[in-house]
Amino acid sequence: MKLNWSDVTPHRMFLDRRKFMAASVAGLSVAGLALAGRAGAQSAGTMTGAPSPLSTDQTPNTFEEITNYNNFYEFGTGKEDPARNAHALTTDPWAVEIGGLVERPGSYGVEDLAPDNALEERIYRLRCVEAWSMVIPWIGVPLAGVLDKVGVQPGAKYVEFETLVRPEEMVGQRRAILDWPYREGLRLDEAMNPLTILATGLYDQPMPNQNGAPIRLVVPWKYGFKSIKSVVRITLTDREPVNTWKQLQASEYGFYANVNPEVNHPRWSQATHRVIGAGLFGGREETQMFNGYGEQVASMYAGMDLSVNY
Ligand SMILES: Nc1nc2c(c(=O)[nH]1)N[C@H]1C(S)=C(S)[C@@H](COP(=O)(O)O)O[C@H]1N2
Ligand SMILES: [Mo]
Repeated sequence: MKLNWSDVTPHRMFLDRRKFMAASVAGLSVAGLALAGRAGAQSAGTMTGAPSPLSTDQTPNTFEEITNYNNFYEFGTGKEDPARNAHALTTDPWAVEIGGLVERPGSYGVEDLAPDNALEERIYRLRCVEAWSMVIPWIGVPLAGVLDKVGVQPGAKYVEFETLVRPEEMVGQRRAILDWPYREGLRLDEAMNPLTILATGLYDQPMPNQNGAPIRLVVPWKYGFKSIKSVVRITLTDREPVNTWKQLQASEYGFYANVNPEVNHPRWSQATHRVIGAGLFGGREETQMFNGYGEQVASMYAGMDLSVNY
């Protein structure tokens, strides 16, 4: 069976591939096993990541939904602005400067950080602080592996991230809507959590520009704004990093930003959210603590008052 990308919609092909891989793993096809078992193959513009037990079995949103309803203020504040404007971004060459409290600081290429043979598929729920959600099949690598590679010094307690500044290509940066560059940060234990990834693709495609090409963070138990896109700088520090949305309005957006149905945004409830793609009716569901990832992450916040550390 050989399907071309253009033969089917990405969503269709993805579901077919998952069925095919499940059959292969069950031992029904030796040839299929050899193909599907290859961890992270990339050819002719398509990508694959090894399946992960950390993926949800919920059905992902379509490629169209994931790439046409975005928040990426560097390309405008409208949900359809990134799809319209992000093609202008040059993503190759690209370098990520890793520095601060690390053993091997330097300029790393995307292939150094996320080599083909390390790629995993992670199908995660995404919950935006604006109370909408999607399910997205990312391809990427655990951030922990990248940090191990560069060597974290003992004094490091936090990881800081920055997005590219390039107003010539990022039309939204021509106005001071946010204090560019977009910045985010994690506590070191959050950064090392197995759920935290640097993603370089989605479905079987290299990361679309509007979703944060060529490399972006994904932290599925936190509000979407923590998952910073188009990262060019990663810095290990001993102080809590400034993050853009907290800097803009600290009474509404915190450093932790863990998904929490019991702590409302000052201007709206966080108890439920709108499911993108679920249609006009019946498209709301209850928000889960830590976006449903409590088993993997709740212990990191033991003893913390999450209504103070929102
Ligand atoms: N650099 C940068 N990263 C960003 C944003 C942004 O405006 N700029 N928006 C954030 C928000 S609010 C969300 S909900 C997610 C959306 O990711 P997606 O468009 O891939 O679904 O990206 C996050 N990362
Ligand atoms: Mo968001």
